[in-house]
Amino acid sequence: MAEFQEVSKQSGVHPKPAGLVLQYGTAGFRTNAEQLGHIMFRMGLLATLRSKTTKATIGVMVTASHNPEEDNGVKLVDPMGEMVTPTWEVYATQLANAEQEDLLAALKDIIEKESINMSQEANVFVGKDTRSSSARLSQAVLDGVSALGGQSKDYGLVTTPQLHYMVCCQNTQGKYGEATAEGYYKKLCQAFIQLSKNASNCTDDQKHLSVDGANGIGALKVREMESHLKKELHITLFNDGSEGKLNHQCGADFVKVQQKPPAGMKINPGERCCSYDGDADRIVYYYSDSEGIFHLLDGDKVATLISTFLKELLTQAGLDLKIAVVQTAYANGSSTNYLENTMKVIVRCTKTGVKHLHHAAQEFDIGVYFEANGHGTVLFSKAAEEKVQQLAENSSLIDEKKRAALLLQNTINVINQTVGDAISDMLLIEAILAIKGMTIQQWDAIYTDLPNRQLKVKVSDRRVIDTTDAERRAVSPAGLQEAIDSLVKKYRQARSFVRPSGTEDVVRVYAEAETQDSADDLAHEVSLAVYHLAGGVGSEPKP
Ligand code: G16
Repeated sequence: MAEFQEVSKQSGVHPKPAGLVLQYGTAGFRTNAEQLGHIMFRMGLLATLRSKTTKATIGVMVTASHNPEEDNGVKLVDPMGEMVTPTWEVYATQLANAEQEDLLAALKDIIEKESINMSQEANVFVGKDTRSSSARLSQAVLDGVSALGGQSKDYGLVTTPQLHYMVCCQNTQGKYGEATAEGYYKKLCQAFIQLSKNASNCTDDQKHLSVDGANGIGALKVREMESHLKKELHITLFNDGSEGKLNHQCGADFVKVQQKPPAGMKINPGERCCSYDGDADRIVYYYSDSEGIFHLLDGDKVATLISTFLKELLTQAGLDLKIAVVQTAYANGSSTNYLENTMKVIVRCTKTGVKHLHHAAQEFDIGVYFEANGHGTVLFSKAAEEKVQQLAENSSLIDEKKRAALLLQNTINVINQTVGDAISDMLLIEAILAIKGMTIQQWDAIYTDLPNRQLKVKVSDRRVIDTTDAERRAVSPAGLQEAIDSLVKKYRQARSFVRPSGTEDVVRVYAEAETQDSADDLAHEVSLAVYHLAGGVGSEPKP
């Protein structure tokens, strides 16, 4: 077949280094950008096959999100804007790791297994973040698509959630929105402005937000969006990429893990601030109090704020819809306790990775999912959306019900349901705070986080660590869980777990306890256990 000849020819331009094996991680392939040319070309091929078999547009996003500038990676987007389905992660791994001479056989194997009709058209949307390697790597994706005779649309610089949104718009024939950046801004900002009309007496000060753009794509895009906000939100942008390095001492991951403000940002006491990550699919909020103490409002606090708001609206609207919050093992114990025992909502815990949370959230009428690192969104079932719409259009309703139904309708429209989206989440949070007349301090006071600490340990092969129970317990290497259990017993209100990262070459350690000193000590002691029992490399972790 002519396509296969073209694949053979083009793959020579993006050769695989012999012997290199890469695993499909938490959100796709991710490593140093120098090792990714062949991966990108092959993911272009895979996306084309996926498009042929689903008869829909597929997305490929070139980004390494929170990782350092020198890394890059790829995220694959399925027809409704969700992460690619697990069976295709397996194909992605097979294709990525086939030696050069075995590539055609690996490709034909997928075609056969999925009975793909190769004369079916294929469409692939491609986007990239601001990394210096992204232009070259997204070209490799485009080469892969064209080698198999697929059509592509290159969106150029977009946030990851924008690309997810475009794919969903395209495959719903515009029902979800218009598949352009302009369409995205219009939909979200119109909903935000409608929501903001319900905020009474909002001063200019309350409409102000400081945003840390992580020196990445989110900074460019929030600037692009500003004119659509019609002064309902005043943004001061820091780390806009004009000087600093991507994610370096800034961005949502840095702020969450280090529990301190980003470099390059001027923070006045009490002022509301937020940070995006490198591809703008995560957001965390924070402020500094009058004594200069830093307060972080992470994904758990975001989930609590949003679910409280939605629950109140459901009651006001008289709608009986089942709402749940989905978290991971990283969720602060206080947040889970508050959600379950005070708010009385259903709480689920899944493995790390939005694909897992997204899937679990789909089981409810309204599924609010957030990882503690700020990655999350809200999903509404089709039936829930229809009920809200019917109510919003019912002219015989009394005021309070009507207002609640309209608020719910605009809330649905401001949310990017395809995946976690820093810009969309920010607009929703800002609207909720304005409507409720709530300061960031009042939001923070809903519950008090248990002190916690996250650390990273380098080991020779992080795959020696295997976990169970949504990553809360280690089943290998032998003795590790027992060691963690006995360390945890030394502290009050303590909990700890370890898991191999799927985006960085490290083992992550999480600990929480009654005091910050205890959380720090426990995290350190667990790091030492990992280092000794799981093949630590380099020097022993220091306190
Ligand atoms: C990705 C995933 C997130 C995950 C994070 C860290 O985020 O999309 O779900 O929490 O990696 O994963 P790990 O702990 O396995 O390294 P991002 O924003 O980096 O794409």
